[in-house]
Amino acid sequence: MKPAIAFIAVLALFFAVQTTWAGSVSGTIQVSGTKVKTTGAKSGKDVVVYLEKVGGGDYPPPPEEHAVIDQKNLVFVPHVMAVQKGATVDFVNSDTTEHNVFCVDECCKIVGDLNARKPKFLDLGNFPGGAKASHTFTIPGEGVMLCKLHPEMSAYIIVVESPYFTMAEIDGDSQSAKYVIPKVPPGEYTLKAWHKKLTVPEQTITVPENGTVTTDLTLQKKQRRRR
Ligand SMILES: [Cu+2]
Repeated sequence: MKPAIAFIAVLALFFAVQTTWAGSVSGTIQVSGTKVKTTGAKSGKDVVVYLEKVGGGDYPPPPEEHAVIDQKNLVFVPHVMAVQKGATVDFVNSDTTEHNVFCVDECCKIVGDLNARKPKFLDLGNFPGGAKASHTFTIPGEGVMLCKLHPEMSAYIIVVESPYFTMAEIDGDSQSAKYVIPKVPPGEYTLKAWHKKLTVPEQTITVPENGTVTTDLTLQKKQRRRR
């Protein structure tokens, strides 16, 4: 083999090894027909965009590192958090007063107790300033975290099946945001989005072995069910 050809061959091999087959999904998010408040502790600026494999499938495990929600000045920070199913969230009390965390939504049911006549739900009890309490979320869905001691406190945890999700923040002036979900293995996915008041129609997308799928999303009011 001539040196030049050998060099090209080595280079080709190098790139082949370097390439991990994955694409990315990105686009814009536009609020339509309404306006969301993007300031304050309970603003509606947060959007979660996520993918689920069509027909289901295996995903890499969630990160071992715990996610953290702070309780500071009687506010849950952040107000919205997305986690992969199986992830653990630490609730940290950074105030001097006691806090509590409880949730009565489907994704906060205590596993092992799912078929009980009266299932138990996440309740971490009261814990003092400087302490923390943890919960592992194993059921997909939306959970509203509340504090029994301070009714004004609330946070949303969105439990997603896959690790292919991202969070975006709506800009107050343009009422729009951009999102990118990187490193998605090729295949067919359902693209979904979560917002605490608005909704995005589901879409099916095909992620290529390499490259970007651009999908723009429109956040709109939830349709009321007709009787
Ligand atoms: Cu509290």
